[in-house]
Amino acid sequence: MTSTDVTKKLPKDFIWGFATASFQIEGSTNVDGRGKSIWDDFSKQPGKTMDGRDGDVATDSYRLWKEDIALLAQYGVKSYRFSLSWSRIIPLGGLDDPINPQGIAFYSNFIDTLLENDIIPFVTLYHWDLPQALHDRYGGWLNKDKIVQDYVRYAKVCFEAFGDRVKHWLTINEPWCISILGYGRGIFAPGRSSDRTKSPEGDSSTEPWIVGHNVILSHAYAVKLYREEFKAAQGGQIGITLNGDWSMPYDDSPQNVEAAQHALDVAIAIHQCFILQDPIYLGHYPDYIKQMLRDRLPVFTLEELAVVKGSSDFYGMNTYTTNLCRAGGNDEFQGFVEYTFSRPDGSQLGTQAHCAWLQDYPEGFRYRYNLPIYVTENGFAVKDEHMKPIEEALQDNDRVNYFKGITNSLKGAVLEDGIDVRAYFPWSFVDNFEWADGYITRFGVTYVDYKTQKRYPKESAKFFIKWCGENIEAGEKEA
Ligand code: PNW
Repeated sequence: MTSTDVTKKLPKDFIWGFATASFQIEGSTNVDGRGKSIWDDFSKQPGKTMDGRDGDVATDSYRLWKEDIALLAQYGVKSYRFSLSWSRIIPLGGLDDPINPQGIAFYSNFIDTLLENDIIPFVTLYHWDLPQALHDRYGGWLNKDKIVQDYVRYAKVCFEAFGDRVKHWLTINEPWCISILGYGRGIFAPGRSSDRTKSPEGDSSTEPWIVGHNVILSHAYAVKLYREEFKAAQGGQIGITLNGDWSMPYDDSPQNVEAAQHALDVAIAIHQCFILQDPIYLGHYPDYIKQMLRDRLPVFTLEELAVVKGSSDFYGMNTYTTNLCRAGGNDEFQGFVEYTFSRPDGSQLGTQAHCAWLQDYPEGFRYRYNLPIYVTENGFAVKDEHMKPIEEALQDNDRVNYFKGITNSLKGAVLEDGIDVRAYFPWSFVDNFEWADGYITRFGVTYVDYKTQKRYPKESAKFFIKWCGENIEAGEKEA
């Protein structure tokens, strides 16, 4: 790994902080008028989470929010990325359903308190916790006509309630996870799949592509609304966050070079081709996707296409790792490409994380894109951290090394490659409910002792905060 000139710094308006999501931290699922989300019951079904635990308490952040903000302030972050719970704000979710004033009040106070502490709120509208009522009523993300309207109304309620203070909006977190993991592999809520051991209903050959399509449309119509009715007065930025793990050919063979592109087509380009007005695709699905899905690929009407094109002010990118790609296998969700972290000579790409899909490979972070990039997630789960005594877990060397590598690549990307990266948020502020992994896999830079709900900064938090102090030009914090 080459290291970047230590004397050069990132510009003073570079945004940094930590990220979380509502269902992963809030708990208090049954208070102050909140409606259920699709994760509430799903996480309680036997076998859906690794440790059999659900999100009812999580890191108790709905109750401990003041303590959380105090810790963020102590860390000195410039910004905090968090998500709003749709079913706290509109318990039944829909267009004509009542708004819950207690939900609005909670987030409004939260935002005010962040601002009082000079912390910029970076707000995700949707991080996977669909109101259960919409799923029950009409199939949730599967129903284009309903979900787009309901999502846009929810977004409108949020722009109206918080847009005077929130200037950074993310519409949707990771369409790939929502569609493929929720409706294809069936491992995330609502857990639909063709695999009848996982789900009594579902069709993995069609539903993920329908859902992905509807998610993109919902995003696009919410952005249209923001641009037409709010942007002039509120002056914020709005965009989507996509999965952005990188793909590299396993070796130089032409079929594996092609495989790496196919993997990217299915993992990223399928969603970015329209939204980001990718010059390569100019408003159509990648050829490989068209060929793979044929008549299973939904079609945008011309009117929809006009709304979708260019519907992100920036590229929100969550990126964790790089996959080595080999042509073959029967996994359509990877574009019929096999992923490995073992190189042809048997060596590993990097340090293995607790979860199978993640190894440390900072070089993969440094690829380019032609829109401003907000890196909205990036992080590492140290292997077996959940089994260590607290004092040992706090010495999270593998995570420190991960951030050492990435921050170096980040500086190189901005200062040497000229890539317009404007923000960087490690995932996550605190250990939290890691979806199907339950509480076993820990991504936090802050350790959470779930027995006491006490928080303890890990070495990685200290490393990263210090790095930001030394590598970003000093200046006034701007809201
Ligand atoms: C992201 N995969 O999810 C999410 O945005 C977070 O909520 C989550 O906690 C974080 O990454 C860590 O997992 C992903 O299987 C979940 O490749 C799964 C995958 C990728 C991202």
